[in-house]
Parts: sequence; structure tokens; C-alpha cells
Amino acid sequence: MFCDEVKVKFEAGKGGDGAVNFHREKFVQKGGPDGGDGGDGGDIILVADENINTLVEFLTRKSFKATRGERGGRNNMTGARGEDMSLKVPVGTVAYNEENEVVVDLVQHGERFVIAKGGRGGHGNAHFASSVRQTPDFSEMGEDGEKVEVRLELRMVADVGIIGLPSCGKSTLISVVSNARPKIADYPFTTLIPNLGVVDLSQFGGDRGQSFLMADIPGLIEGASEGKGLGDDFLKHISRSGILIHMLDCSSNDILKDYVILRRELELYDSKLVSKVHIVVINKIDLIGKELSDMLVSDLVKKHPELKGKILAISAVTGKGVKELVFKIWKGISKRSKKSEILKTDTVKIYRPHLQVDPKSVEVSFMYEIDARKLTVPVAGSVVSPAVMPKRKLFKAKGKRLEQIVNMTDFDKEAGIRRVYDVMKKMFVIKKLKGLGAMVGDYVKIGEVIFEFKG
Ligand SMILES: Nc1nc2c(ncn2[C@@H]2O[C@H](COP(=O)(O)OP(=O)(O)OP(=O)(O)O)[C@@H](O)[C@H]2O)c(=O)[nH]1
Ligand SMILES: [Mg+2]
Repeated sequence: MFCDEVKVKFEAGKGGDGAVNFHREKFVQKGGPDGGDGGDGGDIILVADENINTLVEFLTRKSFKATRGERGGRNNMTGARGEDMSLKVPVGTVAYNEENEVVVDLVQHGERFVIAKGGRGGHGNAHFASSVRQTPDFSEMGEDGEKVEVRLELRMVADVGIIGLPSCGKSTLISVVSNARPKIADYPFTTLIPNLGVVDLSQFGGDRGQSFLMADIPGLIEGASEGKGLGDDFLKHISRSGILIHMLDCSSNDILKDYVILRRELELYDSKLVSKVHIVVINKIDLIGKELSDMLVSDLVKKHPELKGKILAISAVTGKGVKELVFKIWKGISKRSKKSEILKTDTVKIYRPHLQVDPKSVEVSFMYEIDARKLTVPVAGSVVSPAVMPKRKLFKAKGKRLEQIVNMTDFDKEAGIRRVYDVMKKMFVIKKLKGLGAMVGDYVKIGEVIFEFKG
């Protein structure tokens, strides 16, 4: 089975919670804090593998979850890391985020990409010990693992792609020049899925180690862009190819028309495809004499002068002209840089918001005024009763690291809340609130939690 597009959910492992523990020994009443950190959650990693050519695995399983990190232990023991989950994908797999931006384009065998990062393990109470806080009785909870929903799309990475009407002999050609063994038959649409083959030039008298990749895709017909035949969606597999073979069947009634159909369908799918280098191959010349085949070539050139020197007449079955074609392709490939077909970093937006903004920066803004008596969510560390001060301003503090700390705080522990206030001070949230005219008792929302401003 073949599949070249699929939507998948990935959830990395949650970090383990930090531990609260105090060192205990005989004759020692209460030792120092020694609660260890939680282990980080496992990552989910995509790995490009040339031995796979389909995304079909992801059709049967559409959501993946990596394991969580373990809780920290006593004696400063860090919890075990969650296990990473590596998933193999074909070379040429592109991941898009929900905004349809390219997250990654995996074009090389063995290339790896962390598609969902595991959550950080929470710090144990040992981490929070300081000269002024000798017995911290709180720890952080583990951070949630990154959750992403992506669309994976396979765009084969082939140096040369063959396009043509059904039954012109595309699969026959790839089967005689490469290691691909597609089905060949005399009815249209024999090929239902793209085939990829390695062409080894040493088999044609070239040097050892010289090779290129060739792709054969299902046949195109007039109206493919409107979904006729098998449609034109398979053209994405030749979109990275630097050279396109346009194959024509010399036994067709009108190869001039066939050529125009191919060009038009390419243009309608993606106008960038028509500007690629292309070689016209007239196939099955064993069925006609040399005279007739020369005539077809000159007819084509007359109509399309730009094709001069770019047409080859071959017979995939008898092998006539095949070697010449292989070297013509090789010459074309060596001239160009392969890298140009990779979705480059300037067009690739790595969807990692925390890499774009300084994680420690915090933005504080006024939201609106609220009635404290009507608040339905609990306020962390509230001291001013709503009855005393019903009307309050609500502010919002936004920042990656700050929100992360709040999310990892256990609010049942007074000391945990105190730590958040310390962090707010360090990150200048208190100062910024003052600057915005906040009064003692006003509220500040961080993530989903509301705090009281204490001045
Ligand atoms: N006489 C002759 N027949 C050929 C030649 N090349 C291919 N054929 C025949 O043409 C028919 C179609 O060949 P395929 O290779 O399956 O054609 P295709 O372009 O892959 O067709 P689709 O996958 O349906 O688009 C088969 O019966 C082949 O044997 C050739 O050079 N000479
Ligand atoms: Mg075929």
C-alpha cells in the first residue's frame, strides 16, 4: 500500500515531578533538603530512512505519545528520563504545522528531527535551597510534553522524473535503467503509485559510484488537473527533480498534441514545473522505421524550436538510444546543484515560538476591571478579601519561562506560591505592574492562574 499524505498527532512525554524530601540520618533530626529533580519526558523524533517509501504506517496509527519522565527521588536522585520515540519516515518527508508552514523537510537518509520535545522534569526541593531558604518544602511539577498536530507529506527526492500519457512506456524505461521493478502492461494506468529507482551508470560504461535517482509516476491525461484519470497529485513527487523526461509514444496518433497536453497539465499543477530542464523522449521506435522517427523529431522541433537538441528517440524494449539517454540525464544532473530542490531554511519556518522570542522576557498589560466577588476561579495566595475590595484591575503577564514556572508550580504549597512571587520580582513583573498603576489587591493573570498583586 502507498500513502503520501497523512495527518498525525504527536505528544512528547511529560517531565517527572520534582521530589520533596529531607535528608534523614540517625541522630540527625532534620537534614537538608535532598529531593531530586524529575526526569525529562521523552522526545518524539522523525528519522528519514531510504528503505521506506510510504507513509502508510501513519494511516493505521495516527497518534503517538512518548513516555513521561519519572519522579525525582530522595538523596538527590534524578528521576529516569522518559524514553525517546523514533519514527521512521521516507526520505523526502515534509512536515507542515496547522498553519501550513513547513516545520521540517527531511531529505537525507538518517536525518533526524525532534518533532515534539519532551517536557522538562520539575526541580526537586534540593534545587530551591539557598542561604535564605534553608528548608524549602516544595518542588516543581514536571512540564507537559510538547503537543503538535502535523501533516506529513512525501515528496520523493529524485534527480529525474518521468512524465507521460498512460502506456507510453515510463515504467518500462525505469525497469531497464534502474533497480525498480514496477508493473508493466499494455493497458492505461498500470502504475498506480510512484516508483523510485537507482540508475547505476557503471552498468552503462560509466564510472563506479556514479548514480542518480529516477522517479516514475502514474500516467497523466488531458484534464488531470481537474482530477481526470488518476489526477495530477502525483506530480508532487517530481517537483524536486531537476530534470523532467517528457515521454511520448511514437505510435500515438498525434505526438505533437500529446506534448502540448503534458506541458499544459504541468503548468496547471504548478507553473514552476514548466521552467525545469526537460528532455523529450520519443519511445517505441522499434515500431516505426528510422525515417519516420526522424520525421517526428523534426516536426516537434519545427513546432517548438526550443526543443532543438533536447529530443531523443529510443526503444525501451530493444534498448536503442537508452544508454545515450542515461548519459544525457547524467550530464544535466551534474551541472546543477541538488540542494536547490530542498525547501530551504528561508522558506522553512521552524515552528518553535520559544526560539523566536527570548523565553525570559515578559510582557505585562492591563486587561480590564473585574468584580472580585464574582470571580469563579481561585486566586493563588489571596490576602485581600473580595468583600473589602470588590473592584480590581486585572493585568496579564505573558512570557514563556514565567508561564512554564507557573504551570509547574504546586499551589497547595504556600512556599511554591512564594517562589512564583520571587520569580515575578526577578523578571520585573512587579516593577512593570507598578508602572502600569497596579494597587495592592489587583490581579495578575499568568497562564491560567490568577495572583494577587502584593506591591
Ligand atoms: N514496442 C514497444 N513497446 C513498448 C516499449 N516500451 C513499452 N512498451 C509497451 O508499452 C506498454 C505500456 O508500457 P508501460 O511501461 O507499462 O507504460 P507506462 O507509461 O508506465 O503506463 P502507465 O503506468 O499506465 O502510465 C507495455 O505493453 C510495454 O511492453 C517499446 O520501446 N517498444
Ligand atoms: Mg507505468
